[in-house]
Amino acid sequence: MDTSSTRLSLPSEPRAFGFFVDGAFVPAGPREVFERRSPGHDVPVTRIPKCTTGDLDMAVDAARAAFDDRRWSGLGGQARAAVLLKAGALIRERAEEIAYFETLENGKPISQARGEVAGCADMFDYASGLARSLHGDSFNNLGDGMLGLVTREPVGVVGIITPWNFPFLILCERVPYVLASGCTIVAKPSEVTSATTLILAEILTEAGLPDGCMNVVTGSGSTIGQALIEHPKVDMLSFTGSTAVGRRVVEAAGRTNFKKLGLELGGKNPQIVFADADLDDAADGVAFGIAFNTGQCCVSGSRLIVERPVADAFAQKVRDKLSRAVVGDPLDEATQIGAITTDAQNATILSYIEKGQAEGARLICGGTALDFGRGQYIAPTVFGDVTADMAIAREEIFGPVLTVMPFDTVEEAIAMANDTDYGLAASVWTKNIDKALMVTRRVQAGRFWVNTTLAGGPELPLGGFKQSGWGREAGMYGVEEYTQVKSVHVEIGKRTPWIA
Ligand code: TXE
Repeated sequence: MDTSSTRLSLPSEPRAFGFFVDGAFVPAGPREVFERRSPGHDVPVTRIPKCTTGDLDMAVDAARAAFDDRRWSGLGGQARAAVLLKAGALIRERAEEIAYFETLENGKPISQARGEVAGCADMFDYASGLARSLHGDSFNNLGDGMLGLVTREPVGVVGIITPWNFPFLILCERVPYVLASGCTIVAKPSEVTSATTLILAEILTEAGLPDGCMNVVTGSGSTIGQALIEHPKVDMLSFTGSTAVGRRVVEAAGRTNFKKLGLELGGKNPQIVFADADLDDAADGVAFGIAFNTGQCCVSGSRLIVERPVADAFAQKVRDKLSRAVVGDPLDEATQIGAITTDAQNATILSYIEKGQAEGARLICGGTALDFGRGQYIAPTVFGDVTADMAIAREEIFGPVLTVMPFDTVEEAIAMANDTDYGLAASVWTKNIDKALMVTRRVQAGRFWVNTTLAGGPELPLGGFKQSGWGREAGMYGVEEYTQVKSVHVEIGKRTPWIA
């Protein structure tokens, strides 16, 4: 890798990974191997084993043993914090390698990947503090003869299934918080973006995490993923991905051991822009909100709801911004919009663009694949004349496709924003504090941005309303999700006898 140039070079050969169980890599051996090709260049970049269900059992057994013998949950918060802090430092040491593989497998720009990896190290720093501050409650108002305690106990073995859009970031929004709680982990990354999850497992072991506390199985969703969601020895499952698979996760939990669930699913997130907003700032934010990560982002602001008098002019501003965004080779440091991650996703986005035109929406910009000689790229696309019943206005496209719909009143804007099955995120742009707060309080979304978009960090919880999911990740809320509450009544002195 040549880090001195502004364009990193491709690897001369794909890097072969094993999967990770009980503190060590297990080489692929006789197993089938999945060869991942970089979506930005169409060259092989990694080779990942296709685990068997026997491999999964081995990983779950390791996590189960590590949880049941209390080698991790039995430690004090200080000891757990030390491991998490060290892991954060090691992520920083290996940041360039992690960002490189994230870019190669996912197709996102290298500058963006670097930013995400820095944010991930910060998640570990922050969660280390939570490992020490996690605590329960006490009730000394039950009379002199009784003390009530509420303790927080780790749930147990946690399965973590992640998607391909933010393989390292989504993982790190969970892993440090799960470990802070005292739980142990079996992670299953997307089959197309497994490398950085495997690197994290190695880092955690080097940071001093006891063997068996972090295991990674690789392979397809329909085999290994399905077996993980059905596994009777897994106590909780954190799933991030499509709503369709989210339903399977809920069904599997009901059919098997009623494992506790955390779900972060799809989004169709509104960006509400009032005429009194700083329209240049808002246009930049709206362009960023739809094109960041090529729109393959659960919280992307894909529905622009804009006050009618400025609607046309504002759409032009967004178009102008997008026309200046640098689309191209993800390994080039100047690139802002990279490749589409999978062939299937590329086909899905293009089919929605066709559908939008067939339904009568007007193409304001984009609408085509971009040909850079290799890899798959789509121009940022904006549709005007969109009506609420169109598929492009209702369904999660998961690509750089923005729909524009005008509104006349605040009430109408709120109703349009809420006219969706999803409730993951929303933004409002206005200089009027009353309007900003009214909209913030009434739009149903788990994350809300006022005069900005896609802001985040380790402190504030993540998660959705309605069909966007259950539970919260990150922040103290995120640690508490991985605990269950035990109430304890302690008799002080002699109990009043039942039978005299
Ligand atoms: O997601 P999947 P895909 C949406 C987005 C996208 C669509 C399909 O609209 O177009 O989903 O993407 C694992 N049991 N989002 O196909 O299939 C799979 O291996 C257990 C939105 O990639 O949901 C991967 O690790 N696991 C979303 C993970 O689930 C299974 C992010 C996600 O894959 C499984 C990603 C099964 N039966 C996609 N089948 C967001 N909003 O963040 C698959 N998996």
